[in-house]
Amino acid sequence: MVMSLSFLGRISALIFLLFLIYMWSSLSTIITVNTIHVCCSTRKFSNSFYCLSSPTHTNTSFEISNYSINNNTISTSIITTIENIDDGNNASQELGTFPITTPYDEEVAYAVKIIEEQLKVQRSWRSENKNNATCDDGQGIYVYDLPSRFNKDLIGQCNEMFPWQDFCRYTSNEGFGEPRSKLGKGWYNTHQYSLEQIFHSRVLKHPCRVYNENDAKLFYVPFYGGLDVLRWHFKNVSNDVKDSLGLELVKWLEKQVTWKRNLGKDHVFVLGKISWDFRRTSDSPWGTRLLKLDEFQNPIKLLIERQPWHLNDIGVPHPTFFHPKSDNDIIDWQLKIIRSNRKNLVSFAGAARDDADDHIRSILINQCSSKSEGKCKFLNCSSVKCSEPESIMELFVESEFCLQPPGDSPTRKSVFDSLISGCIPVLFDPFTAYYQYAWHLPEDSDKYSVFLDKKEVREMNVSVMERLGNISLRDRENMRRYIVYELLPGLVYGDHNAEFDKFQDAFAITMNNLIKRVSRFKD
Ligand SMILES: *[C@@H]1O[C@H](CO)[C@@H](O)[C@H](O)[C@H]1NC(C)=O
Ligand SMILES: *[C@@H]1O[C@H](CO)[C@@H](O)[C@H](O)[C@H]1NC(C)=O
Ligand SMILES: *[C@@H]1O[C@H](CO)[C@@H](O)[C@H](O)[C@H]1NC(C)=O
Ligand SMILES: *[C@@H]1O[C@H](CO)[C@@H](O)[C@H](O)[C@H]1NC(C)=O
Ligand SMILES: *[C@@H]1O[C@H](CO)[C@@H](O)[C@H](O)[C@H]1NC(C)=O
Ligand SMILES: *[C@@H]1O[C@H](CO)[C@@H](O)[C@H](O)[C@H]1NC(C)=O
Ligand SMILES: *[C@@H]1O[C@H](CO)[C@@H](O)[C@H](O)[C@H]1NC(C)=O
Ligand SMILES: CC(=O)N[C@H]1CO[C@H](CO)[C@@H](O)[C@@H]1O
Repeated sequence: MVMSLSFLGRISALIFLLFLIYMWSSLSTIITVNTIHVCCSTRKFSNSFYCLSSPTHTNTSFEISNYSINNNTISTSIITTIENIDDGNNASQELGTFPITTPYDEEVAYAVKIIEEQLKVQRSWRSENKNNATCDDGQGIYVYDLPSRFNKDLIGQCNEMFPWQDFCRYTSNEGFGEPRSKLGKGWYNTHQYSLEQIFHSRVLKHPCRVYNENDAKLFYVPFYGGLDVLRWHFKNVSNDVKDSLGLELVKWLEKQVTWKRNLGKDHVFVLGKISWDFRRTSDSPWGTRLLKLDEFQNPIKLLIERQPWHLNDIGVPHPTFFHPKSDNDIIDWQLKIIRSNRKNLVSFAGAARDDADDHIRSILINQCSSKSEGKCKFLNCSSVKCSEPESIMELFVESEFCLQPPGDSPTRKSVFDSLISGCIPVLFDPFTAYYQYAWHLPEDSDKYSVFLDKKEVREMNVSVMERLGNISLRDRENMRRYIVYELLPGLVYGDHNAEFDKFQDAFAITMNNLIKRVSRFKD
């Protein structure tokens, strides 16, 4: 067991799988692998798809233009890709397109099995340490002092990130954004892409921080890679421009003895966006190739949405608006929401997707606004400003269940907003949370959420309101108590000067697990 875990730790899962396939098929150095691309359409760029790719056990690979997990067969054009075992991370080469019918269930079952095995491995890295981190035995954290072009200068470009709004209002208060005193102490208008700043400012004050790299076990690289990619999303620049800062960082790291010592395996990056933004494919100009670079395979990457088939991608909670400073801030909030009068059975805050009437979102919006007899409250994000913390929190604190269908990508910040409001999230896709947050959410998802398969809802005309109304008060109460008392403290990112005694917040859990994860590497 120890052998196989440390072996897995040493090489990325992708390489590991390629290696297994290599063993089985004993081909020459170039082998073909089968890849499942799980795709959903996105409004960010038209005629293109958000896809998650998995290695599987046979060797054609295909692109499915519509993600439908229960469809027994797919008839679609297949793009055969070929990957080189020697540098498994090269972009796939498209060899041609041809129609084929492939048994699908088997491939999906295999892909899901890989995810579940990886989550098990990630859960095995969790630290049992429920108290403050113990920093003895040379378990220090070293934070690189990077040249400012890799972090602070990117903050300086905050007014150029989005064409339609000024991102600078979100970079204030070390990434928390503007305070929202109407909601109470510790509430801010925090943007979902702000984790790079939040982690950086906390790690600088971590009790295990060391200033001599020889005392360190864990190396924190404060590169704001998410902001780096964000500034190019809405500009017409070449791929070379987008990739240049990441490549500069690789050059910088390769000059560090500490980087070379363990081939980067004891290094961690926080990337405050979704994995897809760093894994540009050949058929879309979106994002950078940062996480496809060989040099980035060994380190651990903390992301708000992980690539479900990459072991070293660790999903961490999206930041919410709440950043408590003390145990009492958390306890006060817990009392408030456990007593809250939840006058809506169900609520949904979101916008429809233009492309399809049979999109799960459109179905839910229809059900919520038409046949719910006042049981469901819909906050129409196409017409009102849903990004305002007050309107979201007020709605969720007064609701029993919060619908969380996937949007532009499978995960949603809203899942965490609803959990910290004591509103039970209703999920329609396992990629939204279950395949993501091995360190912060338990394996048993029934403890904190309701799952309704989106395909079933769509095809069987399931009445979501009726299903949820059928859940007994006792079951709701149990879920809510678990969410509020067991999960909530570990889902919030505390204040930069937080001092918790009774609780561990999302940051503390993450750092303890990282220290445990790297402590087995030799010096
Ligand atoms: C896998 O690829 C090899 C080499 O390209 C080929 O000979 C073999 O027929 C393929 N197997 C399947 C099941 O497609
Ligand atoms: C499976 O998916 C294909 C392509 O999306 C579709 O044409 C076909 O009707 C589906 N079959 C079933 C049984 O749902
Ligand atoms: C983007 O820039 C390229 C090269 O300068 C140009 O050819 C292309 O038309 C531009 N595309 C858009 C959408 O502006
Ligand atoms: C939501 O708002 C948009 C834009 O104002 C509108 O077109 C749409 O009909 C609204 N949806 C519902 C269900 O009210
Ligand atoms: C779905 O069910 C509702 C009643 O629950 C019914 O009014 C509606 O016509 C059904 N829709 C379809 C497409 O069967
Ligand atoms: C809700 O419960 C009633 C009574 O037990 C049952 O008839 C109905 O089918 C249930 N509805 C759903 C959608 O599960
Ligand atoms: C944890 O650390 C805080 C200060 O950071 C301290 O006040 C508290 O007593 C510590 N708790 C434990 C259990 O050591
Ligand atoms: C097509 C492609 O990207 N090829 C690259 C694969 O990776 C090797 C080594 O990293 C490069 O030398 C190739 O150019």
